Amino acid sequence: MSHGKQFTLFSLKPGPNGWHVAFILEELGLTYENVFPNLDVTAHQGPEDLVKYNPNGRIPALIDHGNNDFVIWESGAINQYIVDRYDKERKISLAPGTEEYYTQLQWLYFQASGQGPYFGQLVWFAAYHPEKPQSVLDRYTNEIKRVFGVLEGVLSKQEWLVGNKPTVADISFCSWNEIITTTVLQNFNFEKEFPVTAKWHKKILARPAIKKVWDERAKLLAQG
Ligand SMILES: N[C@@H](CCC(=O)N[C@@H](CS)C(=O)NCC(=O)O)C(=O)O
Repeated sequence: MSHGKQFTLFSLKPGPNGWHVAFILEELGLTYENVFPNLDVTAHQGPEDLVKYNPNGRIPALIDHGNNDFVIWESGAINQYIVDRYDKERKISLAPGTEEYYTQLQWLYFQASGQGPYFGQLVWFAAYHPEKPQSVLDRYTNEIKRVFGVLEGVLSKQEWLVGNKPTVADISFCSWNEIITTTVLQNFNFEKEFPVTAKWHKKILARPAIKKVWDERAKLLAQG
């Protein structure tokens, strides 16, 4: 690829999962080029130019040109790879091998298995599914609130998820939290229902690197 940056990041303008990888790259001052493959979320297969790198046909996928064009996909694994390899000063991560490292991993797994799929299914049923079964919408809405409840309980006792500082674990929840609370959940008041989680979320969103990436997304979405 001829863009001259260290990474190529396959992403999607509206979708959350590419952007939280961009958050981590930006936080660490790493250079990357966003590539937006022609994804049809209602199709059963991803486009060829993406499947070539990610057999799962979804974004994000990352190519590290500084490491022999190493390719990695699944946002949690990508973020873990980036911080393990490039956050040597542990600006937003914990040192591999420590107990805190595994707590960080625990939150990354929870994001990937507990937040992403449930939040994503609500978007699917609310926006793309031909029918709108109320029981299904309720199921995913309740699950999202349950996940917020888990975060609320933990964050009521500590400022950050692990290590007494903002890390990749906290940041990985941010793009989905912003999308679901501002555009998808109906009759929902984040600050009122989950005040501690809402405050934590706003602090992450206000970080200069995060704000820069999120503003870039807004600009791209406005361009269509
Ligand atoms: N667990 C995956 C989820 C990936 C995912 O679902 N990505 C969405 C966009 S945010 C996607 O590619 N959707 C296209 C499709 O469903 O075809 C990850 O976190 O990387």
